[in-house]
Parts: sequence; C-alpha cells; structure tokens
Amino acid sequence: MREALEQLRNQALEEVDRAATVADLDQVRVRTIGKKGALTQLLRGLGQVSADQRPLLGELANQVKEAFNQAFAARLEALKDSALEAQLTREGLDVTLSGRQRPPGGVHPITRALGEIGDIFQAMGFFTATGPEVESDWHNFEALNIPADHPAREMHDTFYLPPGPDGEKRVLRTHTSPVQIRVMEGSRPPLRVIAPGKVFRCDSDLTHTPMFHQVEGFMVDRNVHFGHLKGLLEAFLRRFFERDLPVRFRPSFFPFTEPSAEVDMGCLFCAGRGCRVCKGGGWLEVLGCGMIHPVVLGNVGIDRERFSGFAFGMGVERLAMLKYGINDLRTFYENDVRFLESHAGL
Ligand code: 2NM
Repeated sequence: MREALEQLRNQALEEVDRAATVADLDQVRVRTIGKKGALTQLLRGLGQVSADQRPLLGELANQVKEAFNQAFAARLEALKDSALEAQLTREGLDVTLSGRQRPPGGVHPITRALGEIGDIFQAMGFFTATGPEVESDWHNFEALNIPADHPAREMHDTFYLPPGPDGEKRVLRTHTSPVQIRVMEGSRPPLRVIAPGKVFRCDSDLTHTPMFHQVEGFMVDRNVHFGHLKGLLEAFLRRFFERDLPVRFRPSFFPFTEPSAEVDMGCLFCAGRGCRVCKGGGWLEVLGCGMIHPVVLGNVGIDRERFSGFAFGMGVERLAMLKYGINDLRTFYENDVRFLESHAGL
C-alpha cells in the first residue's frame, strides 16, 4: 500500500508537469482524484488495512492528495498564464505602430482655389495656358496697350530685371495677361483660355504681398459681346461660392479693355446689410473685366473687323480668403503647419 501510494504520487506529479493544456491537466485530475480516480480508489482500500497501519497510511494518503492538489493548482496557474500570454500576443495591439490617421499634409488653400477655379472654366470650354514669370516688356506692357510713360506701370509697381541677352527689356510679370498675348499671337480664334499663375508687384503691407496669384481669362470669336462676359462671370461666381449671389458690373478703366468694368458680388458675410468685411457697403469687389481693346487685338494680329473678345482677371488669394474664411493674407506664405492643417483640402 505504501509503495502503491508513493508510486501513484510520483506518477501523478509527473503527469501534472507534463500536461500541456488546461484540458490535459483536468484529465490528470479526473484520473487521480476523481470519483473513480486512482488515489480515490486507494483511499477506499484503506478500510481493509489493519488498524495499526491505518493512521500512518491515512496520513501518507493525505500528504499525497495535498501534494497533488498543490502541484495541480500551480500547474493550472502556469497554463492559464501562458494561454493568456498567447492570446495577448495573437490579439494584441502594438500601440507604438502609427495609427490610420489622415496622412499629414494636404493641398494648400491657394492650390485648392486654383483647382476649383480651373474646374469651373474647364467645364465652360476654356483651356489652360501657362507662360514665363520673367517676361519681356512687350508681352507684359506694350502689347497690352500700356506704353512706357503710362501711369499703369507705376500702378503696377513693377520689378524690373536686367535686359536679356538680345538687349530686350525684362520684368517679373505683373499680371498673367502676357500669357494671353502669347496665346493670341500663336493661334487663331475661336479661343477660350485661362491663364493661372504667380504674378509679382513691388508692394508689401497687410493686404499686399510681392508675389500673389491670378487667374485671367479671355475669349475671342465672332460676335462675342459684353452680354457673354456678364453671363460667364455671374455663372462663375455663383459656382465658385456655391450660392445664388447678386452680381453687379461697375464701369472702370483698364488700358487693355474697352469698355472695362469692375465686378462686385453681394457680401457673403452680411447678405448685403453691411459689415466689416464689405466695409459697410454690402458688396465685395472680386473681378476686373472688359471687351479686349481693338489696339490689343491689332497687336497680336487678330482681325478686329471679324473678331471680338472679352477678358477678365481675378486675384486668387482674395477669392480663397472669402471662400474659406481666411482673414489674414500673410498666413498663405508663413507655412505654419497649424494654418495649413486647418485649411488644407485633400
Ligand atoms: C483684368 C481686367 C480686365 C485681361 C485682358 C487680357 C488680354 F490679354 F486678353 F488682353 N487678359 N486679361 C484683363 C482685362 C484682366 O484683370 C483685372
């Protein structure tokens, strides 16, 4: 009996150690101390043991049971720990991995506005043209009916550059009209073109930066008249600002258009009642335009008897500020990441 108990203890403890899963371990428990378990049966056999042996064997049997229970509990704990460890490894989150955030960076609001403006005119049949930022005096001024002594040259605060290799006078373009001149010089009507891009004027204060962006556009065809211009610009402003805005045309002057007009739209911020943005007037000036001057058409070799055209120009910074609610022009160029994040499109 003593040997049987000792052998059972050694075997049971070894099986406990070998159990690889909680289920295995439970089988060992059933085989050892379950109702029909080996130890349970040995204990039942104690009845047949002589009375003088019984206390010693009884105590030994209890020690075996105690040792088994301890080993069982320790093994169960270890198996549960490793099962949990395995589950955590399987399902675990690596919190040091970067999450699925919106990727950093985005489209600068000027680029966004340029894209939105371009899309609207593209849908209206306009092609986009680009040209050099360093321009000849001819393309930037002379062809546009702005002679050397014209006050518009001072008005434009031109950056003059050293002459080119051929002695040609050069400037940083003060508007994108020279792109239109190049297009008109090099192609025949009908033409519908916009010229987006950077322009440069020697002027810097709260509301002016020496570089800013313009989109200018023009159309030349037979029988083009001011009504076409008016309809086009009204439709453009209503699409760009996504509202059924009032639009008005005021007589103005540009050397390259005749007649010329300035275009106002109803103030976005007070619906015409008057506020700080529109300085109380209820209107915001957003575009300049007019019918292309016959002298300009002559300069680029377009027959003014057969063709007529209109042209217009807009400042992209101003339109972007109004549309996206940006109140400080300088924020466009500071590249403060907080500004860019709060106004960046994707
Ligand atoms: C403006 C206002 C009025 C304009 C004129 C031309 C060209 F080249 F066709 F003659 N392009 N853009 C124009 C006319 C621009 O900006 C305020």
